[in-house]
Amino acid sequence: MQNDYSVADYLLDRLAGCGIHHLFGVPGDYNLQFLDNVIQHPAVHWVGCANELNAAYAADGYGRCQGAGALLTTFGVGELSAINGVAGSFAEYVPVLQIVGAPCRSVQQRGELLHHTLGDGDFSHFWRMYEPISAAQAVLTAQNACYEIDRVIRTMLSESRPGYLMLPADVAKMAATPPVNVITPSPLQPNEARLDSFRHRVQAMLSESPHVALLADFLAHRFGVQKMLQCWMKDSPIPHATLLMGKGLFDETQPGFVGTYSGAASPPQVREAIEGADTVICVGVRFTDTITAGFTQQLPAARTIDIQPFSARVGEEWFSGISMQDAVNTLISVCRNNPRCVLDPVPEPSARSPYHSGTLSQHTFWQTLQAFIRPGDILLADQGTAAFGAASLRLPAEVEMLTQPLWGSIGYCLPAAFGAQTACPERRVILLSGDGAAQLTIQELGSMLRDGQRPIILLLNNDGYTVERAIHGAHQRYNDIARWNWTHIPHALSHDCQAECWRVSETVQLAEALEAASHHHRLALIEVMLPQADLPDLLRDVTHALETRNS
Ligand code: TPP
Repeated sequence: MQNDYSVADYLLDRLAGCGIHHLFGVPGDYNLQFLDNVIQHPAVHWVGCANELNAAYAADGYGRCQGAGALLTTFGVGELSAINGVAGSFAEYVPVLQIVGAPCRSVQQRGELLHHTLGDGDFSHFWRMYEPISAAQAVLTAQNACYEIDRVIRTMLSESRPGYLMLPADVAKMAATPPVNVITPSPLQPNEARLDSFRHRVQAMLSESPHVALLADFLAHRFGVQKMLQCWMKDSPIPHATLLMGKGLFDETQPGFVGTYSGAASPPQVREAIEGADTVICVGVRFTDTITAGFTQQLPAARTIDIQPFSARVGEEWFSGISMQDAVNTLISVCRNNPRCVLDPVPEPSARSPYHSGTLSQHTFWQTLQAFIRPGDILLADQGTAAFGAASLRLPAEVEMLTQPLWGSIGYCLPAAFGAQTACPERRVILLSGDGAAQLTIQELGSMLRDGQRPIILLLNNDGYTVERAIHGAHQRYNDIARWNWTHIPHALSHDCQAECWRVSETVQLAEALEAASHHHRLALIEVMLPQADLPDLLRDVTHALETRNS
């Protein structure tokens, strides 16, 4: 053991132990000394961001690809800038550890009027603001630091949601001993009797169901059953789909995959395959407004088996205390022994060839992109026409797709792409962002260039907030944005700019730019000019549903 081993080192060793090898954030005087430990740490690298909101988004993107992420901010001003991003991680079940460098314990106890406080001597305001958006919080002290670090990290991993640590500068420096074990999520103890009743109910329901379908969504990814579902669908496929939040769970080119389910706004063959089944097995699904075109799904409880992270429902009957893994294992074994759980022929979607002529529209844009995506890509689509258009893509094997349709904070995807590329430097990252969204968080393009990243960025320029125009106020000036010269931005954000930029308005130009981008070893920014009022089909239904619900 090193003599000067401290709480700071212990925390960093814990991060590395959960596979977190990059810490995103912004320095401040309350975390500067901790940052010296970060710089010296052999397995955790500091990744400075342009602001804390971006750091939170980057840690979230990193966490979705790596299993967990972390960010470091300073007290008050820093952590409150990050709060939107961490709330998104909470809503969408991404384990991100928020570490806040705070004033020393003694000055907190004296209630001194310090900078970055509200000037009232109360240092608890901000961690209390984090209570509703983190699974566990701790204010570290000399007595509790290592124990509380472990507790918060374990809860974060078990619940797949953010954890919050307030780290006073003096506590970070206190002596500690290195951890001797690895933190693992607390497993739910299997209750054999309950699992047996669950199996019997599943058997009974499936034996009366000539047609069974599988609908999986993002919680299947977050709670670690993605590979099990993929193997199941590969070995003995049944008609299966995801919702937009879970897109990328399956190889969408495999037999049985029918498409992205969006309630009444689904393509007819998807709706028929899912809603027409006698029993639908839902794994990790949450029906939220935008991805169901305003809750238009027709999946009554009596015809569904619903697998959630820590419980399951068969018809109307709930079984608590069953882990998602155990429930999926049970389903797989029952389905394998049930001759009815086989694949009925599902009509293949019509083969699509990219258009290579004419002015770009939403239709030709998505067709051209479809032809460009290859196995293993990481695709990010921001809230707006980007995410809803991406629902229609058919993703090849091992494509990871990052969207944020529940929290829906525009601008999320650009920093998240920075985080994803940091986690997976060898994979091709394709970012789809609206012009409005990009204006919120574009600064992180500078960090991408600084770190030599080479994502392909498709900046969808439809001259303002198209999705908002479709909901309300098509011609109102509140839906206009400042017109930026997008292709100049990378040069403004980097001294030695290793980027290549295109502005395309013809389909053939887009296809050529994508082709060129995939061969050049530089960051690519393609500004895609699209008609202002053009919408992907799915978004037309979604915006109609949202306008109706708000009236
Ligand atoms: N602010 C945040 C942080 N998140 C939001 N979702 C909104 C405001 C409301 N909002 C939702 S979509 C949108 C806005 C302002 C416009 C998105 O415009 P753009 O990125 O250009 O995409 P487009 O719809 O034009 O493709």
